[in-house]
Formats: sequence, structure tokens, C-alpha cells
Amino acid sequence: MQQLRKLVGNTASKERRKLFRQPHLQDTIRCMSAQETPTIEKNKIPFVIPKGTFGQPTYHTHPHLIKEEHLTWGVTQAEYKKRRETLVAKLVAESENMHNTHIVVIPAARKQYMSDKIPYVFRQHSDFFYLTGCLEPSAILVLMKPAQTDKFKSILFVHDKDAHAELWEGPRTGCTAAARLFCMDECRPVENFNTYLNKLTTNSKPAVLWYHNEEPANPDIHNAVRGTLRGDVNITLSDPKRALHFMRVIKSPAEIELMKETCYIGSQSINMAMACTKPGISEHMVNAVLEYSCKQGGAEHLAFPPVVAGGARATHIHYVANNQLLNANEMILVDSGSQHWMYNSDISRTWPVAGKFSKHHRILYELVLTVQKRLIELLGEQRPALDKLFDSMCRLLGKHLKEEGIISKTLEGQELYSLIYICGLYCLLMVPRVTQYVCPQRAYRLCPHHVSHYLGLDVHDAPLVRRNIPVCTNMIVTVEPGIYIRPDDTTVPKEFRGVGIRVEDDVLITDKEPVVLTEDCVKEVADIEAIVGKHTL
Ligand SMILES: [Mn+2]
Repeated sequence: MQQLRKLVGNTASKERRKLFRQPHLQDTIRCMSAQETPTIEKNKIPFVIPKGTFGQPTYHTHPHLIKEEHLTWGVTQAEYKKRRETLVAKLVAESENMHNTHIVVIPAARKQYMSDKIPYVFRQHSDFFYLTGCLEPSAILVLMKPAQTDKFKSILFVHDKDAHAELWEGPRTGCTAAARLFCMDECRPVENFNTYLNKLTTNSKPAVLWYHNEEPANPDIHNAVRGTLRGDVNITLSDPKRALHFMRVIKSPAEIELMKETCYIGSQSINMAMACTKPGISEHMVNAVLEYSCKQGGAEHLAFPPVVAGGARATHIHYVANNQLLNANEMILVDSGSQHWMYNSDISRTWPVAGKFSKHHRILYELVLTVQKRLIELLGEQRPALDKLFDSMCRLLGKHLKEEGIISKTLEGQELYSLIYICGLYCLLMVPRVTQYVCPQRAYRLCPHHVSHYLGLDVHDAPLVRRNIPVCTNMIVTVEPGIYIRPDDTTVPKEFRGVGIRVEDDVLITDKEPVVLTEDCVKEVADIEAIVGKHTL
């Protein structure tokens, strides 16, 4: 019991937090950052959080959530402003039409409805949030850099104050306060966006319109933005998203703190789920524990619908029905994470429902765990591309599965192993196909998903940054090898069938060793066996 208390006791335990945030670690990360938070002398701060009740929490109204100098948790107005400056500089630099006017349009997400007038929980668009810190639905950021000048103007379109609407929905920030709160040059009502953009594009030719034309974040303004291009050769459409995602994939010191926090919350929620697991309860109950613990720890909600899969259901990678009962002789696979101030953790663990690994479950579990730890080491030793890490996973899984006699020792020859190295140099463009060919095929079939993705504001973060570039300092990536053996897979000894195992941690790349941000989430066999079932619901 003592050990359990120590491991999972309190998701908000100050002592654990202190332990986790060792000062030397923070210092190292800070000086290694490529993107330092701008430092401003305290008495010369040009950034001020206005007083009043707005459409989102501020220090004045929610001092328990945000510190005095921050616009959102841990992030200053100065940092958001700096991000906008960096983006404009990058876009202009990469443009063929450097000397044109540049107009960048980044829409917020709009509200989504599950049925008539019943909204889903609102989730801001990550790109928009990254550049503004603004949590308002349907807002629009416009950055305008005229030709012949280095300066640009930030214009934010928001819903203006409206007594009737605010009576129903709560306070809005409104145009006047939004300009100061988000440090914009101008704020205008959203209703004026179409007219404004038309005027702007008419008066500023030739211009480059930077707008992401696919999967529009806000379909309501998509046609209006597209409309400005119609038949006009003096306006070129370009996509700002690639440059933006290359910024997002490298985390600032403030973002690293956010990621540490969300990884801590997610870790504790899975520890608690382990502690509450016992034969006979439903997967649904475990799902509820995850959600409760995350929110109790300070998360808005889970990062995604979690996988809570008992027995052979764990072999379905995206099983989210979570409605079956857990049996004593099975394992349970959980893939879950928290969202804290928009930043996500993503963790997978597998444990025995009854608290003790069976002989064969333990063999498979330790095999995956060994591979996972080795892959984390490889991230530090080789700083490989994530696609390359996937090759390593296939090779390692194949090797260990053979050693344990789970797949045939004669299945693949040494020749194929040597091919991995040669192909590794040029196979990056077509990894899944090539990998299937060069890896022990069985290993690939037993783990059909990739081993890693970037993590941050989105669970699959910065999707426009491909996984064929070497990882670098201040990236955060997942490491998640798994083995899935279908119940009817007769090529594998009977006692190993019907099992799905995944171990996933979130890892910060540094100039030194990689830092496992989810290290609080137990994964050693002895630690798991010590806490499963030790907490009564
Ligand atoms: Mn993941």
C-alpha cells in the first residue's frame, strides 16, 4: 500500500512534481533551446494583460490557472508575437515573390455540433492557437506585409461584444480588449472579414496569399478566401502550413514545460487506471478512471478517445468501443493521454488484469519493453529519422521473437538483415514498402503501425513535417513498439495467441540523453505487479 501511495497516491502531489522537475534538468533544457523565449527587462515590458472578464481565462480572472506574466499557461504575449514574426520572415524568405505584398490568413476552428444546437466541446485549431493564444471559435488571423517594407501588420478578427449573445454564451473578449490581450495591431469584427480581404487583395497587387487551401479549418470563410483569387493572375496562392509546422515541431522552453505537465498528468492517470483494474470490471470503468484522473490533474479532457482493450481486443489497433468486461487471465492494453492547455500526452501501457503476468504474457511483455528501451537509447545515440527508428523496431522485434521461439528461426536469412542497412540509406521515400521487404516480414506483420510520431499541440503533431528527417534537439516524439498476435494466427505457438501489447512513452530530444517525459508512468514488471488492483473504485 505504501508503494502504491508513492506511485499513484495523488495526481496533484507537489512532492512528485518537485521530484520530476529537478532544477538542473530545467536549466539544461533552457540553455539548449534554439528558440529562446524573448527576454524583456521587467520594468520595460510593453506587454500587458488588460483587466476585465474576457472570452478566455486571464491572470486577472483565473489566477489559479495562469501566472501574471502569461497569456496562456506558461506562454507570454511576447512569445506569441515572436512566433508571428518568425512565420512572416520564413514565408517571405521562402517565397519566389519576395518583393510582393504578403497576406497570411490563418483561420481558427469553428464550433461543431453533435446534433441541433448541441455543440461538441470546442477545440481550437492548433495552427491558429500557436500564433495567437486565442481560444475563440471562428476568429481569423491576418498578417499583412506590404512590399518595400520589413514591417508587417497583425489583424485579428473576433466576435465583437454582443449583450444578447453573451447572455447565453458567457463573456466575449470583443475587438477593443482583444487587440491588447493578443498584442495585435488591429482587431475587427468577424463579419467584416470578407469585405476587408477583398479590399486588401484589390489594393495590394501583386500579392502572395498564404492560405491553407485543403481541409479548411473554417469552411465558413473558405469560399470568401478562394473568391479573392478568381481569375486574378496578380495574386498567387501559397501554403503557409509547411513553414508553420517546421516551427511547431521544435518546442520552445515554454512548450517543453507544457509538455512536461501534460505528460505528468497523463502518466498519473494511467497509473491510477492500473491501480483500479481488477477482474470483472468493464473497460468502460477504466476509461472513466482515465478521464477522471486527467481532469483532476488539471487537463481539459483526454487527448483522444482512449483505447481500453482487454484480451484479444487489443489486437485491433484502434479499438475504442471500451464496453467489454475484463477477465482474470487476460491483459489489458490502454492507449490514452491528456490535453492540458492544448498540449497532448500520448501513452500506452499493457498490464495483467489480475495483477500478475502469466509466464507467456511476461515473455512477450518484456520483449516489447526491451525493444522500447533500446529504441529510446537509439534516439540519443543516433538521432535517427523516425522512419529509420521504425526499421530498427522491426529488426529488434524480429531478432527477439526468433530468440524466444515465437517465430521460426529460419524465417529470414542474414542476407535480409544486411539489406536493412543498405536500404536504410535510400529507402526513406517509400518506407512502408521497403521495410516490409527488408525487415523480418513476420515482425512487420505483428506490428502494423509506425513506431513514432511527433507530439505537441496535436497528437500527431506537425503532420507536414515528414518522418524522414533526423530528429533534433527540442523535438518531442513518441516511442511505441507493439506486438499484436491474432487469436487465429496458427503460425505462432498457441500460448502466445490473442494478445496485443504496446509500450509507448513521450520523449524529448536534447543535446544529451533523450528525456522520457512520461517516466512517471510505471512500466517495469515488478512496479506494474505492485500496483494493479491496489485501489478500490
Ligand atoms: Mn502515439
